[in-house]
Amino acid sequence: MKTRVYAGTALALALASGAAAQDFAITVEAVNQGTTNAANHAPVGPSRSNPANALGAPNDMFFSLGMGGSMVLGFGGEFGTSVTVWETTVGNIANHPEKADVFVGYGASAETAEFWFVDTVFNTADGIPLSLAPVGAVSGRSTYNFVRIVDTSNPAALPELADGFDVDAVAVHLVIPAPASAALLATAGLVGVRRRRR
Ligand SMILES: [Ca+2]
Ligand SMILES: [Ca+2]
Repeated sequence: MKTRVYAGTALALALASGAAAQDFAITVEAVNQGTTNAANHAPVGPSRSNPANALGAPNDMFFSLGMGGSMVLGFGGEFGTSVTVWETTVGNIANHPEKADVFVGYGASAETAEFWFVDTVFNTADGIPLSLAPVGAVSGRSTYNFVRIVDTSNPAALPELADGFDVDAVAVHLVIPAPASAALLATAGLVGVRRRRR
C-alpha cells in the first residue's frame, strides 16, 4: 500500500512540474508562405520552407514565413498563460530586421478558429514569453488551442534575398492536457481514491 502512495506522490509531482514546463508545437495546422523580398517575388528556397522545422524545441532549424507569410501551429491541447516564439537569423541580425505578429486562436480548426492579436515579436529579441492576460480581457477566454504567426517585416528595410521572419520554435503552457496526459491524470485520481480509503 505504501508503494502505491509513493507512486501517487511521484506522479503528482511529475504532473505539477509538467504543468509549469513549456509545451512546444507538435502540429502544423496551416501554412501560407510568402515569397522572398526580390522584385520578382522569387520563392523561398526549399531548405527554408519545411514547416515541420517550427515544431519541437529551439534547434536553429526553422521555417521562413516569407514576406507577409503565415503559419498556424497546434500543441495537442488547450493552453493559457503565455506564448514564446524563437526566431533564427543567420548572419548580422542588424541587417535583417524581421518581425511577426503573434495571434492565439480557439476553434475546431485553423480555418474556422477565431484569432486574437497578442503582440509583435522581433528577431532581435526572441525567446521572451508573451503574456496572454491582456488577450483574455478582449477574448473573454483563458485557454486557446492555436498560435498563428504572421510576418510583418518591412520590405523597405530588408535586402532582396530576405524571406521574412524565421520560425524556429513556439512554446505554450498546456492547461487542458492532451489525451496521453489525461490518461495519466485518471491514473493519479485512481491512486488518490485508494489512498483515501485507508
Ligand atoms: Ca528570414
Ligand atoms: Ca526548429
